[in-house]
Amino acid sequence: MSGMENKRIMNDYRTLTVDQHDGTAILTLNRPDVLNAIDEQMTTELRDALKTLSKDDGVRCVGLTGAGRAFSAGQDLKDVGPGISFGDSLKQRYNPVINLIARMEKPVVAIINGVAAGAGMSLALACDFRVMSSSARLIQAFVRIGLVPDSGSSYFLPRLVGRARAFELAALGDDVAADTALALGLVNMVFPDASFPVESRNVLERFANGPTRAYALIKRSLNHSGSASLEGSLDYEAYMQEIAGRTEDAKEGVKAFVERRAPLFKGK
Ligand code: T3D
Repeated sequence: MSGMENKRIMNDYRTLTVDQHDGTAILTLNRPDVLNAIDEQMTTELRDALKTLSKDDGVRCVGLTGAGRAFSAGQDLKDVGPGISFGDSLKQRYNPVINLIARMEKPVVAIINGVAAGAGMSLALACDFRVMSSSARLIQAFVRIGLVPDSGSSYFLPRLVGRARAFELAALGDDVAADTALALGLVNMVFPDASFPVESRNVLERFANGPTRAYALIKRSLNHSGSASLEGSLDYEAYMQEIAGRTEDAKEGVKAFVERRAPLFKGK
């Protein structure tokens, strides 16, 4: 992305590339001729790559992006045969991918380099942090073809923007420009196209140098809070903090504060 030396790993994928660099791994959806539309091979490879990266302690932050001018145009509509069960396809192919992202014990950043439509937008929403290029668009494209939000969009969308906006986005299916996405809280940061590769790399590196265990516990707490009461959340926070407080990074964080220096987190 920024021209720095990357190590390409997991070379045998046909629809993805995975590049590792200094504690980060960037997963690139790689079917640019069809705007990285998602076929069966891609969901299989995504599952495999996400599982592998989740177990790799050398990877402390995962980025997800698209090759060419798109992030992803969602389900490959030319790969939808007659008599297909969308329900089965979602349960077997997409839902495991969304769960792997949400449960990954490290930050997953969507690097939205271009249009993200349908399940492509859902993939981005499932990530923990979203950076968006100024000319990119988000589209809840499902309704345009008579379908409904899937792959986590019905879950993440109202939690990000509230129910009224979620209905608007899902039911109208209009393009959402980057400035609007930022104002709505759909994405965390927008960068000009020209500086997008460098700025998004900086975001990944910031997470890769942070307290990885704390990030994992933050994810768990927020996932838990989705269905918890205040009492339940208070209990769960105490449980998570007990775990966080025992990490090497928390000890280093406190020590560094007392010594008036920047902490050096190792992700342990
Ligand atoms: O199976 C299940 O489990 C069901 C799950 C469903 C989940 C879903 O994702 S449903 C929603 C599927 N996605 C869409 O409906 C979006 C379809 N694409 C578009 O609306 C437009 O392509 C975009 C708005 C994203 C971009 O428009 P534009 O004008 O920039 O590009 P384009 O010319 O439309 O597309 C460029 C090429 O990509 C083109 O190929 P060609 O004609 O040059 O050979 C186009 O056919 C191809 N392409 C784009 N999107 C898809 C696609 N091919 C297959 N599937 C696509 N989704």
